[in-house]
Amino acid sequence: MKNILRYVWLAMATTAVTSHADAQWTGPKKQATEKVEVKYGTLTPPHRTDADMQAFRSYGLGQFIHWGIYSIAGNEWNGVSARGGAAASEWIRSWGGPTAPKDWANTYDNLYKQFNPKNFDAKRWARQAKEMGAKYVIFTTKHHDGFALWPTKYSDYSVSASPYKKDIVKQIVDAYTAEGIDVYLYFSVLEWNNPNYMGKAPKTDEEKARFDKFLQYTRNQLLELLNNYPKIKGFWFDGTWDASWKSAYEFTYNLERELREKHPGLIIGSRFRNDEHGSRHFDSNGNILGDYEQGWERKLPAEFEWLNGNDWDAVMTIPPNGWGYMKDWSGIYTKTTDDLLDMLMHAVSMNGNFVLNFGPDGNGNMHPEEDKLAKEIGEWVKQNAEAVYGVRHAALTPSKLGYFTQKEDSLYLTVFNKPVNGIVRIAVPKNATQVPGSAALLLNNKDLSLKQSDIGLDLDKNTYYDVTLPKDFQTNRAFVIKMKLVAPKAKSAKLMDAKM
Ligand code: FHN
Repeated sequence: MKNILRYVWLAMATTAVTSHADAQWTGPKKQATEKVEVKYGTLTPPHRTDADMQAFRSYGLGQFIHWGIYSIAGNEWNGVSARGGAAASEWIRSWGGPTAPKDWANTYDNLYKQFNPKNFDAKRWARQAKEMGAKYVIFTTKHHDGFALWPTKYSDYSVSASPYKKDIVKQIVDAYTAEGIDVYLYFSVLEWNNPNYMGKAPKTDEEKARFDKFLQYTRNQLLELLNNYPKIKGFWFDGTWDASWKSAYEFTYNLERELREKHPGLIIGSRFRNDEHGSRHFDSNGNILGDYEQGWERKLPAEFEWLNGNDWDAVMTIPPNGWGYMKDWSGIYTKTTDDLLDMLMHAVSMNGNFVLNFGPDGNGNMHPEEDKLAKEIGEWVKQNAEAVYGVRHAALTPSKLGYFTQKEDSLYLTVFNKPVNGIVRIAVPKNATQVPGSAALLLNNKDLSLKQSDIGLDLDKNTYYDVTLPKDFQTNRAFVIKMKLVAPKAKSAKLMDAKM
């Protein structure tokens, strides 16, 4: 009976998680028809210009690391896969149904007694991230199971109680900062096995008293993290979709303000809180709550306009889902280097950062596939860094061949789909004040033939520039064409309008 109940709970929990995936992430943002009064709305200007936020805008590529007790299990137990029994590998505590081991939650809650990652080396991870080209890392201090990877004073369920004992968060912060990689701390608000946590909004006096204790515990841990690790640049909040947290909008408003006052320049994403009307990520008038959109999780915007000019990052798993370590990658599609480079350039072409998730095992080793992908991504990013970092969206018709990025008068086209005729055609508005004046292959600076082509499509607002690729140019990866933008010379010929 218990297993069935847990299964029902899992189904509900999963629904709860998926139900917060609002339409705002799969289309243009709904514009508020009429303004409403919002008292607990945004606390920072939507486009901060301080150095920390400017750095955020230039990151391009980041690394996410999900590491914790779930990493010991690796999405299976005693040879039985949790696939289909748990919503994701880092959700394995909620494993239910016919495959779940007997008394599993209790087994899981005692796994911390085995947590002793003998191969953990934060400096090795940081070196790998540096070689991959990551400019920031988001590291799980505590996931939904509540196990803290730092020696928190506010909970017994932490690394201090494990055989490992040492402060993992400190090692990560020090190692990544030493490599010049900014550190953001992932923090799950919800805690499945905290007796004072509840999913529903507290109603009775007893529930309110209990949840207030939980809110204070959350505030204490966040202030503790800022005190312990002053070098961090931001928080990446998660687990904030339950009615209980949503009902605490005054508390969360004041907590965000306190965190920002304590740590000037702190960067907090839109997933932290909601306004008094329950509107999350954006207040009820459509203003972003936080410094950047934090809803692009395993999804990317199809159109630049959907972002309304907000900063954003997209976090991505290599397997279809599953952020914590999975021992077995067989039988599922895992993203290739080309897939991930496409997603990276998709994101940076729309002024976003792309954050790739790694799920190390319980001993501190990355999955061998993760090592391979990190190496290959790093090789490509190193060769094409100019087109990836510190670039912005180019106001051009999106190309079917790849992604545009721009930095002042340099225009880059990262080509993923090499045209069969060897001609890369770029559409430029006829009234553009800057047009391609020269073109070269970024990888070897070899000049490429570039000519304007007025195709004569009637009523066409664009003219075209054709870049011809060398006939012998072969590549098995995306390549970048770098163009210099100049004032237009030739005027487009005035052609007779089609008569029909
Ligand atoms: O429930 C979590 C999940 O385990 C994982 O941490 C992702 C990563 O951002 N966030 C939540 C699902 O949206």
